[in-house]
Amino acid sequence: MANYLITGGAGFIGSNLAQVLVENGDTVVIVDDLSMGSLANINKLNPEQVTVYQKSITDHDFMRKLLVNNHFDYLVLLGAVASVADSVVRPIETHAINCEANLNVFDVIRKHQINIKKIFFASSAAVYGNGGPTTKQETSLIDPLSPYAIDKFTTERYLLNYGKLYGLNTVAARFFNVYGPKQNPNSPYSGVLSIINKALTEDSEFALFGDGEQTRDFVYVQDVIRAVLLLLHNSNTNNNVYNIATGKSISLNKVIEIFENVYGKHLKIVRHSARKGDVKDSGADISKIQKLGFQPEYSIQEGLSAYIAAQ
Ligand code: UD2
Repeated sequence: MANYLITGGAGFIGSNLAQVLVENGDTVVIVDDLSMGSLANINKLNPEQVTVYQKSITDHDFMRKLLVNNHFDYLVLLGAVASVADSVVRPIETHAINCEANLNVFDVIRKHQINIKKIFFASSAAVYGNGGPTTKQETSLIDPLSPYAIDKFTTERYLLNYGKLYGLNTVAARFFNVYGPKQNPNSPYSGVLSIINKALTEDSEFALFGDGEQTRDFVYVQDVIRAVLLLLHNSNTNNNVYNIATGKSISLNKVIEIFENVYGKHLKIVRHSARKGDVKDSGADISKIQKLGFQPEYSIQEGLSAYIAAQ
């Protein structure tokens, strides 16, 4: 049994991870300001295994006290402004949340010589931008096109650098486009599949930005959680960065078609020009994490069916 600190633990990926950990018999401490996450995502978890702090990770003093006064085996840093488009509107706030708040955590651990088995940071496919090959290896060109991408890359580098300079045990992963149950669909900045799902359920309009030919590697949340736990528990991952994806990309137009087939109805599409800072094509080479034994279990069809079935 291990004790995990999850920032953003009431959010989409964090709450799904918390559920898996609780089922495994672990204990979980969640820090979440509920800006995108919600208590409804975690209120069915065994309260004896879960502690929730409704706090912002930008409260440096709170985070310092939390880390100094408790023992955590693992840190999973998911708390973030989780949207490229949102970061374009709020670059300064994004920087405080996505970068400075995490750097504070790393520095508290360094200064107080806190012993943690491993610190995991969720970076993003956004760091690759439009440069380099379409299928991104971890060593591919970095071409951040938005404040979100800049902060994800900066924080990932800080973490790995703290690992090398100060001996912290670290690992970072570049999540591609994660989808599944508990993804909040209620903001224009939510993940596109949650927005499409909501529009299909409610028969409302979907705003399509660009021509729909942009491609993404959509990865189901349960696959992501297995990958995160593998990276945390494998001793060979220390101070490394890994892509987490399926290795298969698909256009937005194509994914809409699959969704329509699953629902048996048409999506009402309203077309808009492409969003600022948006990446055109995003594809993943996942051979690095595959060498550790990771294999995605959900194709896009299987993932969408599981997502819909879980509602
Ligand atoms: C980025 C990252 C992803 C993750 C995510 C933050 C890339 C390639 N991926 O995802 O890894 O970090 O940020 O959670 O950078 N769209 C619409 N209508 C909508 C919403 C979105 O057309 O209502 C489009 C959007 O313009 C984009 C695509 O759908 O082309 C996917 O958008 P998204 O916000 O779901 O995720 P994205 O690709 O910015």
